[in-house]
Amino acid sequence: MSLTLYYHPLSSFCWKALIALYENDTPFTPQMVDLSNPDERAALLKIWPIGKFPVLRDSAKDRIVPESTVIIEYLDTHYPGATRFLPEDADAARQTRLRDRFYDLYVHLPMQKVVGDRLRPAASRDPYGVEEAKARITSCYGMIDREVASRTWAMGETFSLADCAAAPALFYGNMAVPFGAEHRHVAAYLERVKARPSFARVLKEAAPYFGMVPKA
Ligand SMILES: N[C@@H](CCC(=O)N[C@@H](CS)C(=O)NCC(=O)O)C(=O)O
Repeated sequence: MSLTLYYHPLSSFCWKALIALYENDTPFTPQMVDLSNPDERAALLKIWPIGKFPVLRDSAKDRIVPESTVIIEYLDTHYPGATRFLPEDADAARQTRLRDRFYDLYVHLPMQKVVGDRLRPAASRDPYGVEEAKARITSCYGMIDREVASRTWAMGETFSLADCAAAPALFYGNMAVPFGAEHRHVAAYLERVKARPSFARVLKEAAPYFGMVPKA
């Protein structure tokens, strides 16, 4: 088994990579990283000085692959399975990448802003930034709601990279900014993704750690 994933079971961006690995039952060694442990943090920094996970190590090819999107593209190229994460057609692939960027940049990162602010000391909180992030998330919910009203997955009828990005962003997004009745198609889409065996497995493995998620 040549693949090792440096990850934490609660980490939303790690979920993205885990969904892709579980989709195809790709063999890998999970290497849990406790960032509060100085030795484990130093080990992560050594392979990816940015210090964020997920990071994939491929010992067969002697490669370190950071960044969830890049990991999924790497798996799709070098360890393909039944679920392909990017379509062959260049225009369809561009659209899929756009959805991936959309979910990461405009839902996932603002969600991290909202949740991360809860971990700050009271005097260092950023209420203005949090309100901006919440407004961004809400405007995205409107876009997503219109899009998923008439499709099963983020890109249509085929599960893809876009769904790997959407699942964690919307799961935690709903905890940060609840969908509300006006975004019922987003809620229904999230239920579909939660029922997908790959994401259901991610959630089951994360469940013992959910008490660590900061509440509002
Ligand atoms: N752009 C990165 C984001 C990764 C990321 O933000 N990971 C978070 C966990 S969800 C992390 O490592 N946080 C720890 C830190 O920032 O110290 C990706 O897509 O992999």
